[in-house]
Parts: sequence; C-alpha cells; structure tokens
Amino acid sequence: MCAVSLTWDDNNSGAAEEDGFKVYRSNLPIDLAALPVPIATLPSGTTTYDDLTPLVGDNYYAVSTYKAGSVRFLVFDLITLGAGVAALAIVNPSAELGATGWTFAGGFETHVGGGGWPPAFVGSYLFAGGSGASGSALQDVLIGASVFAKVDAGTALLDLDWRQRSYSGSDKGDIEIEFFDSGSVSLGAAVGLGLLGAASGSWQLRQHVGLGVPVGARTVRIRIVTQRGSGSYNDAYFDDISGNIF
Ligand SMILES: [Ca+2]
Repeated sequence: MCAVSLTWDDNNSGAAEEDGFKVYRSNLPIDLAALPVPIATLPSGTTTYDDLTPLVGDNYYAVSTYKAGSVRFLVFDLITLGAGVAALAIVNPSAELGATGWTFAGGFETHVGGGGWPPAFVGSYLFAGGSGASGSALQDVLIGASVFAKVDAGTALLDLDWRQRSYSGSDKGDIEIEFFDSGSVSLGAAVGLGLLGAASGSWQLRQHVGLGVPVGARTVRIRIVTQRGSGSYNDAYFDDISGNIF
C-alpha cells in the first residue's frame, strides 16, 4: 500500500478559529476558482491527514481552512507517484533459475547457498564467480516505455542495487552498466563502482545511485564481473539484483 501523509500548521485561534480543514486532491494543478470535491473534511485543530488512496502519477494537494463560508488556503503540494518510474525487468535477478536470462562466461555459475557456502541472500541460490579467474555474467534489459520521454529529455537516472559477498575478501567483483540505443549501438563505456573484495561474513549492499541515462538509451546492459584473488575458486558472490530508471 502507498500513502501520502500531509501535515500543516494551524495558524488560527480565538475569533479566527476555523470551523475545520478541507483537503483537496487532483491529478492537475488545483484551480481555486473551480475546486474539486474535498477528499476529506476535518475538524478544527487538525494538522495531519493521511491519503491512503493516492493517484498513480501526479497528486496535487491543497489544504484549506473553512469558516462560515470562507476558504483560506494554507498549503499546496505536488507529489508524483508511480508514473515516470520503470523498474528494470531483470530476468532471474537472484540466481534461482540457473543461467536463465544471463550469458555466463569464464566459469561463472550459480550455486545453492549454505553447507559451507554463504546462505543465499534471497531464495536458495547465489551467483558465483566460479572456476575461472574472471568469470562474468551479462544481461541486456529493455528500458520500459514509460520513461522514454524522460530518457530522451536527458533527465532520466538509473539506480541499481545488489548484494555482494566473498569467501575471504580476496576475490573481487563489481556490476557494470552500459547503455545502448534502439540499434544496439553503445552510448558510452561501461560504468562500474570498482572491483571490491566484499565482506565475507555478511551480504554487502552495493548500489549505483543516480547514474545518468544517456539520451536515446533503450537497453541497459548489466554485467557482473569478477576477479579471483586467491585459491582455485572465484568466490565473488552476488544476489538480489534490482534497479529502476526514474
Ligand atoms: Ca538467490
């Protein structure tokens, strides 16, 4: 469930004490000359309201006092929910389906967690660097049409979150992002956070935050990269990869 909590100041007392407050909401800027029907009428002294059924997209709110037929506006606010955000449709984001959705290379694999391996962060399986020195996994994810306008205006951003772990901190990993246009032409070099020997005793949250999405982008390439630092197995582990363009 999604809720919007509104709060405001109550500035009136004494002779000016309001009879109550009204809360208005619209998907368009609120026109004071043509007010919508209030979504709530609240008693005098109220300073909060929780809208439990906000609209998908833009929500314009206005809160007024009312008193003997007069209306005095205190607060205007705009909140946008849902619209303009596209979750990345990553197939098999937490290794539960083997290689489904991914192109594995260099010995990269999935492995069931526990029994000498770290427990999976989500579900039963984790991604692992595998038997090679630098295993990798790659998936191309189409960008949702709901954010094309934002992408092409040059204002879209990408967040990508994942969990990373290692056996002893010596085998390293990263997730790189590269954007492609509708003709599969790369729009710039892949961007990573840097290879990291993640914690061994717990799953570490790593995040690309607010990465700029180039104009014309239609595909996001997600590439898990690893680098073995010691031993014969590449113990760079990954799980629970998710992201949004907004
Ligand atoms: Ca998993």
